[in-house]
Amino acid sequence: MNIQLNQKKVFFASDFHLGAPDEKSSRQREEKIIQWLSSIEDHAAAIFLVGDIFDFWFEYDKVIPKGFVKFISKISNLRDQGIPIFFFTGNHDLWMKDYFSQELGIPVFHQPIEITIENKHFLIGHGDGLGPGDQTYKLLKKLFTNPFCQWLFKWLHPDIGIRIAHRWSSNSRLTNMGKNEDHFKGDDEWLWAYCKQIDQSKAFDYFIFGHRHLPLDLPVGEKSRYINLGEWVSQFTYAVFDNEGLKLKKFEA
Ligand SMILES: [Mn+2]
Repeated sequence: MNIQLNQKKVFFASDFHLGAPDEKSSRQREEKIIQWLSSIEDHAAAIFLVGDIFDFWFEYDKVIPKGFVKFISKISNLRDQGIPIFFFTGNHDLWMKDYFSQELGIPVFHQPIEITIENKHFLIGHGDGLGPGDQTYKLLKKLFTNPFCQWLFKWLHPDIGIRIAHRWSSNSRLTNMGKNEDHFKGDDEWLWAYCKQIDQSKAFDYFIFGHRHLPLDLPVGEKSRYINLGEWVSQFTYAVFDNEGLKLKKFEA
């Protein structure tokens, strides 16, 4: 796939965690995200939403979780204006299926994708389960993506299933922020190690990931860079790519 800028820019953001940690702060965040989207819509050649957009999402056959209507209608509106939107699942919302593609015309990616933007090569994905380490999560992901486990979960009444999921989710990364995860870990940055490993066999200009909740812009090999998009619970960071290159920025409402 190839995206042309045509004097416009491409935007990347991840880890909105809508729904967490509570309804009130999630609504304020949702409002801020919508302001950001409004501020970029006139000059967006494409928008990449790179996973953990929802703190929890599960698509039953006939039911989706309540909430997030303003955010969903905003991205629907952007899509209707003709802006391509690339939506990725993260480790918190990996149970997304075809609702967004069918209702909104917004494709949902479950794996990293390779894409060319104005002759630059990008590898873009949420980043969960990649690189060395994270063994506990890799094991959990096998359970979460297991079709039989998903089949069992869907027969729980959604009021019960979603309540359990929220309790589970509040124990995970979001609340663990600040517990030794909020600083740069050097060679122990798993996604950075992953980028260096990929760089051995395939040339990219930019590796773009979320998941880490720490905005990073690091060199990988001779000419490529690893960008981590940060998060929107407290930092409101995003990346923008234009003719001058790629920059990490912070949204100020
Ligand atoms: Mn996250």
